[in-house]
Amino acid sequence: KNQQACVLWFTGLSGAGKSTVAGAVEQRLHQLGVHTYLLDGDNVRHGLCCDLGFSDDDRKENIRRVGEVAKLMVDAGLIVLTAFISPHRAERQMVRELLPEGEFAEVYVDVPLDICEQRDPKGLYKKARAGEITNFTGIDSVYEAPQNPEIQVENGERPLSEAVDQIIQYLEQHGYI
Ligand code: GGZ
Repeated sequence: KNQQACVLWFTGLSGAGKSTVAGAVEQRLHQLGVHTYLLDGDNVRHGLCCDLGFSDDDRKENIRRVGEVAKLMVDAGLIVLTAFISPHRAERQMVRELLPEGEFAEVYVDVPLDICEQRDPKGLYKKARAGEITNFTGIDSVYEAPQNPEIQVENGERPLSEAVDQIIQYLEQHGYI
């Protein structure tokens, strides 16, 4: 199948489901015969970025490196999905500017903080509230929501498949797949 390489840059709070939605989109793309790569904390923060923590400076460097790697993968012809909180507008803008026009799409996985905190799949919000973790996004570290994302998916109450459909439709309508 023909594909136009690009980065789908997922952003949102911890627990919003960025990796889950991105992983499900990737599966659907594979079924369509599209070549992809998914970058997320699991395969990046243990390796390429294992020297980085969660200060503003470290997050910035994390996003810079991920952006550069994503760009290389776009050069290789892939549809690259990235799933990082990427809390600062300025850094998301920096990555956008790394890539040619039309090869970067910001995907805002929009889930209210209180729902992320109720889900708390890793117990991190609880720890942040108790002061056992500091600089936690949404608690004592900022999250700047996108103002003009290419795609905004609500992932609070509705089924995962609807968020996935919405993203696949965007890719079809804009000629990426
Ligand atoms: C935010 C943290 C923190 C702090 C550990 N703040 O829900 P998770 O567990 O699996 O995803 C979160 C992940 C965030 O890493 P990113 O590389 O996406 O962040 S950034 O884009 O801001 O560089 C969370 C876990 O790491 N985690 N401590 N203090 N999330």
